[in-house]
Amino acid sequence: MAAKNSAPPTVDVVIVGAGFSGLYLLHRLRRLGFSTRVFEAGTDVGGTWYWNRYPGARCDVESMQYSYSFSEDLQQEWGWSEKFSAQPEILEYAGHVADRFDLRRDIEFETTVNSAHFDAAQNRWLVETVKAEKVTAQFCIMATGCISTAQTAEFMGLADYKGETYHTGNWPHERVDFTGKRIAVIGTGSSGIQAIPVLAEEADHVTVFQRTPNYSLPSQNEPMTERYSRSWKDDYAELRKEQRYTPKGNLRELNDEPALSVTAEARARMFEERWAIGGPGFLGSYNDIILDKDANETAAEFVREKIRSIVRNPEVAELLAAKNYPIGTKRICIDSGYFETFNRDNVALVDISKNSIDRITERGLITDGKSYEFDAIVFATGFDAMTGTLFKVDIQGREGTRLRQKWDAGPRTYLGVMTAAFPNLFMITGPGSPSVLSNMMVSIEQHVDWVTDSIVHMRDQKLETMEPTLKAEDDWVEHVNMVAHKTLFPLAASWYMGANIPGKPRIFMPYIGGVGAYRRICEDVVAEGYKGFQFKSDETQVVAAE
Ligand code: N01
Repeated sequence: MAAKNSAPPTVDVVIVGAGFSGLYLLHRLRRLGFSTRVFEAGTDVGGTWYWNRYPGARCDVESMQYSYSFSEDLQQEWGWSEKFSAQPEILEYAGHVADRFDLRRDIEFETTVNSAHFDAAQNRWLVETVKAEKVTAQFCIMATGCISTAQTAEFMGLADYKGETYHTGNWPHERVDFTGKRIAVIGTGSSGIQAIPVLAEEADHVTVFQRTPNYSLPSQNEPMTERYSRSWKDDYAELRKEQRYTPKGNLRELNDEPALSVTAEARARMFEERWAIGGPGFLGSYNDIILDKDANETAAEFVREKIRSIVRNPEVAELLAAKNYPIGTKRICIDSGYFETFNRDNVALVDISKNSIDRITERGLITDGKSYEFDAIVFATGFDAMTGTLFKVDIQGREGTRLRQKWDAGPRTYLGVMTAAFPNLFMITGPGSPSVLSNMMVSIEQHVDWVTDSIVHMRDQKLETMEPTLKAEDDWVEHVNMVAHKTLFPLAASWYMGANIPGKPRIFMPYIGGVGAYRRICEDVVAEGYKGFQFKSDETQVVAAE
């Protein structure tokens, strides 16, 4: 740490976050010869898998695909024990990567970054941590994740509650024992839907408070077989290449025909087949499920019928069956026995769609005039996604422009990777990129490669700063919006739209044009001399733009 009044230490690159983005960034930058410092709020690596350690937490992308591809040795030597891995195994994998590539020595744990200010006179970022540590860097890369700021809704009376409270996105590291306890779960998104079946196995009683029912598909998870693992590993390099140009960053079959072009019987067969395979591939049954309301309704009704066939109490089944938004327009959930859990004697569903939770009390909560008592409340209430974590850092660009202010009416980026007036500030999987609509590992690797290649380009060309032109940014924002509005996505009040945070602008934040199409756009931008970016060299002239 720098002595008082001495100039802060300096590195080429500061990285904020040691999740999968930060780890790969550090590895790549180090190999390219850049000095790098990583700041991480947690006590260890893993990012989202470090924080989200609630019972039942599991990846909804198959592990053979949700893993790094940058090292052939790594992907050959690591073995997954299940098709869809559980959180502890993914966290172990992150730790293995950190050890294998000796990454920990450049990471400062338990160190939240408070601010990052651009000093235009020096063309450097001054980054300050919660420990009042300062460091300057030519580049600052926000590898802070898309869903990393837990959202605990403002429930009246919460401070009065005498029982235990938990948030799925910020779960304790020690085991929580719910044996013999009555618990409430508020929220039925991916986290709640994964946690509820496991909690119900252990607790005395679970009451689920549901504001909006969710469409969920079975994972049909199973132990990894040597045969399946081999089918990937024998051809990993080629399969990964293919994966990078798919719409979602996942190799799975999209049936390229419209739903209504086939008979109802053929559709039922297709849906049944995909349901039996499990996972999100169900949404690829037809090519217009996310584009056409009538096509969407055929898939949605199939899922509702499944729920009715699984859940024995018809009233409960009806409450669990989503009806007022198209399937897939809120993040599809992938579960292990979620709907079956409502057949248990120790699980109750309370519909709070019309009457919200009035208040939390000393012993529980009140809704619709009825009082409930619990030993613990689990908040599965989601995240301030995509922008929340960036806004927690006081980021100031040229002329003191604050990121929060600039994005007051919604995030504005070029390619989801940079924003005008913030030179040399990069975001990994930022708003305006496929990010949360894709296999995050594929999108992370693509952004890390693109960003580090850009930094190498600047070093080679002796350039000092890089930022998008306003025009390129405006055009990209318009394009992102235009593509989103060709789909059914804006019809749902989802966190993609910022709808879960009171007062947040309703803008569809990720880019839905597809992982492969987006990658080609990024490649073309480079091929055309970094089209839409402006650079400054030591002599401060603009050397490339538009
Ligand atoms: O959060 P969510 P999540 N009163 O926002 C309800 C990823 N993820 O943590 O829909 C009552 O989806 C809210 O109700 P409503 C994945 O991308 C991945 O579950 O707003 N209820 C909703 O039911 C996912 O999409 C995995 O009406 C309130 C729930 O809380 C994302 O993380 C696993 C409320 C929040 O659902 C977020 O998922 C888990 C209130 N005041 C998560 N406020 C993988 O498998 C909110 N709710 C990789």
